[in-house]
Amino acid sequence: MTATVARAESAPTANTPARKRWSVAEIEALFALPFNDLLFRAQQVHREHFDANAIQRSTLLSIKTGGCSEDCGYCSQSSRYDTGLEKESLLPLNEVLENARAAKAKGASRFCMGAAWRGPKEKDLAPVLDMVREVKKLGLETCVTLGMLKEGQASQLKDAGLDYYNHNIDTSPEFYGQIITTHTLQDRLDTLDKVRDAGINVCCGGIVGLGETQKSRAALIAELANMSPPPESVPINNLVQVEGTPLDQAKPIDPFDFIRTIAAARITMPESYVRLSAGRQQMDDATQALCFMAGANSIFYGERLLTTDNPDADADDKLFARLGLKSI
Ligand code: SAM
Ligand code: DTB
Ligand code: SF4
Repeated sequence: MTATVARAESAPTANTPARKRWSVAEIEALFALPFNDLLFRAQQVHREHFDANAIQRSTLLSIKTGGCSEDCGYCSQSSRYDTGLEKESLLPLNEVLENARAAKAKGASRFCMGAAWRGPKEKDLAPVLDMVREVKKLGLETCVTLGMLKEGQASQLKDAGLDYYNHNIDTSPEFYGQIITTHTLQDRLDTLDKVRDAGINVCCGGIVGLGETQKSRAALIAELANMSPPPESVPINNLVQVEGTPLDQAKPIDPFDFIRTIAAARITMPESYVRLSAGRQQMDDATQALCFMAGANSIFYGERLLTTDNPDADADDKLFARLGLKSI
């Protein structure tokens, strides 16, 4: 017998079409479906909205590494943990452009620049605005992830030509305080509002494998899916364990539960790009293939994430060829 999941539509108003609000229990019910039924449903939703064989590819570059004031328990870049990472200053523009050109030559469509800041100071933002302008001129989509934004900073980024701002809510409201204490989930939501108001596309997702429960994972997906509108891009990160961080020894997530999380993101956010993000280097090819089948249609492409390894571009090109996937 197949479990069914009830759907309740929110009432439409004159200006807003009906959008379903997902309860945590409904997403837990998705997780409880037989694996094949969940994947079948996710594939159906995926095919209604996307070419199921087309994957978007973004290349990451850490433009300012280490020394972050925040205490995110998974992060190699927090100054609170001894992870052996050297703190670096902001990369010069020419080095960023060299990396962006190489990413474009390899076939990435978007270039994402990440800085280990609680948020950018005014003096930090000006050079990043130049990076956005110049990367955009190369014909790449631009994305930055700089931490929390102050009033006015999002519109400066928009004016420079920024396409996406990445700012994850990371984990469920209930679990948040066990992973991060130096800022709150509400702080993150406030920045996301500023990004949205400035007319920048939102890239917002989370991280699993932190020792969270299935319910917590369901609550993370509900929080994302109930954003109005949901993020255009939803990165789902699988923890890359980093020695020296409090989560170095966290119990890894069962790969099937990771795939279920991707499927739930696809079903609840049918129009969003769902990115199979950190953790691919530690994943076998079959697990990745099932993530694509579950509705993931974006990856980080290139041998480095921010501070940890990712499969190199040639390995991904081979995997795409074996699976008949094309890049967009
Ligand atoms: N400081 C900015 C921020 O926190 O938004 C930008 C960089 S931060 C590294 C971006 C995201 O990377 C985090 O929100 C988290 O989801 C993910 N991340 C960080 N460390 C990770 C790890 N060890 N494994 C998997 N994902 C990780
Ligand atoms: C996101 O959700 N994942 C990326 C990107 N946005 C900035 C970062 C992953 C970081 C993985 C650990 C590291 O390399 O430091
Ligand atoms: Fe800093 Fe971002 Fe790492 Fe948190 S995830 S410690 S805010 S770099």
